[in-house]
Amino acid sequence: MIPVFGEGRGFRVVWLLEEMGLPYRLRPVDLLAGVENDPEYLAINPAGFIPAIRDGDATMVESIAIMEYLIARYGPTRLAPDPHDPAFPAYQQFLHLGEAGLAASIYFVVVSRNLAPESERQNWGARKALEVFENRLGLVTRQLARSPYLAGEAFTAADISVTYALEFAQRTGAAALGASEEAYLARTTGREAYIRAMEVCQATKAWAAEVAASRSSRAREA
Ligand SMILES: N[C@@H](CCC(=O)N[C@@H](CS)C(=O)NCC(=O)O)C(=O)O
Repeated sequence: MIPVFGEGRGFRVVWLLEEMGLPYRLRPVDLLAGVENDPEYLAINPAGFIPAIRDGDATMVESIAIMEYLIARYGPTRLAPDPHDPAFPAYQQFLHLGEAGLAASIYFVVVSRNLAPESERQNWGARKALEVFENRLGLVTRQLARSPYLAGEAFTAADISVTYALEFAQRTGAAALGASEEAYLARTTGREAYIRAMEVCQATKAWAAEVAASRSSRAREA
């Protein structure tokens, strides 16, 4: 039984565990309530960010590293092509681009817009981070013009990585997605494992429902 601590990017880990059929349990971490009030979690990750996992004596942070660990430790799985497979380079690239290029950039746009003092919301760093996100998104768009998934014909963990980033950008309204990314999200989020992960990640589910409700009420008013 692998404990997963925290949603947010922990959704990637839960989704992967659902795809692989591995036993796990989610231990929520409420960052909004202040991680300093959660000494049990600070003992797991003294830096206080989420997600983390424990597996035996091992403790890990960084959602992409955790996914790579689970695949290497409990695979092989169709979610990761063999290194000799022609799909492997694109797989490896988009697995990391989903966090390093997309989620990490858009995260700082969102926190600046929502948490920074009014006068600093449109700061240079946030504008640059949005530019970086949009630039990397161009590579996703280009790839989706060639194949239904980022590593080719088959769904892989690279799609888990990028789907999380695109949904985060979409729900926060931080960046606009094009028709091909919307169609891609319909494919990836239609998977049974995604739907099960969403049932487990109740905070993510509530947030997604809130965003959908406020969009449809705005659409009715327009
Ligand atoms: N690169 C890390 C990013 C982790 C991260 O920034 N997590 C966010 C929530 S999804 C967080 O804990 N933010 C609070 C903080 O960094 O203090 C990963 O992929 O796990």
